[in-house]
Amino acid sequence: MKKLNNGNLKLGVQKNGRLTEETVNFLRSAGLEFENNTQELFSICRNFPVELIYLRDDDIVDYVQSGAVDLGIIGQNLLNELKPRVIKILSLCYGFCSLCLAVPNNSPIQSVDDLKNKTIATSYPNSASYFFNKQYISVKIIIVNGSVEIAPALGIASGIVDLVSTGNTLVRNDLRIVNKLYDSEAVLIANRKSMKDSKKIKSINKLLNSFKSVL
Ligand code: PRT
Ligand code: ZN
Repeated sequence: MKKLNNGNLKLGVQKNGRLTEETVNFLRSAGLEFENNTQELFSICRNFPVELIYLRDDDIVDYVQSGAVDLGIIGQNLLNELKPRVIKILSLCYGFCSLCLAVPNNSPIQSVDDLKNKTIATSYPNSASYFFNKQYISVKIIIVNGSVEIAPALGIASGIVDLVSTGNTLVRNDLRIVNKLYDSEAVLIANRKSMKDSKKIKSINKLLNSFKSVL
């Protein structure tokens, strides 16, 4: 049976999602050799003191914060939304998307102001609240955990705040963008203590250099 080695750095990688394939490709192009089997719970790198731990993206944030893993790759959007106590070390130039405010094509709403006292559906309640509060516009925010784009058609929200990459999902659901809240891409994050550990920091720097050579 394979076993985790405590001397190795642990890098949390999304197990099965939008960042998974690009992250595996990125790590390979940085020179890491490992068997890609995300059905497994982890992979040991052959040529680096690193183990890839396959996790849900939300768990990567928690585990890096607590130190269960040293490093993680997630979307900048999760950092903006959850404000975890972790160190962002590098932007990775993939996984691009934007958090956007959108409304139905046939809605009379033209600007953010028009959403005053309306209901917004989102999986990003903190980002959305911050955006509206900053402009002194009061809205009711309802949290939905998936299929956010269907909320206006169901009559439960006047608009949505959600991630957009190609824009195809908005088109398919007859929605248009009113405003962009922020841009996002994949980022490398680290546990605070790991960055102060003299042994770990050597391996982290080695890994960082190989990442930077790809970027
Ligand atoms: O299972 P797990 O919890 O790990 O994954 P998840 O379902 O929470 O996240 P996942 O896999 O959907 O997304 C992981 C990360 O990918 C996000 O946190 C972003 O940083 C990044 N990313 C990049 C995106 C998109 N592009 C994206 N388009 N995440 C989600 N979307 C969704 C969006 O929510 C919308 O439903 O795709 C739809 C829109 O896509 P387009 O191309 O039609 O505009
Ligand atoms: Zn998630």
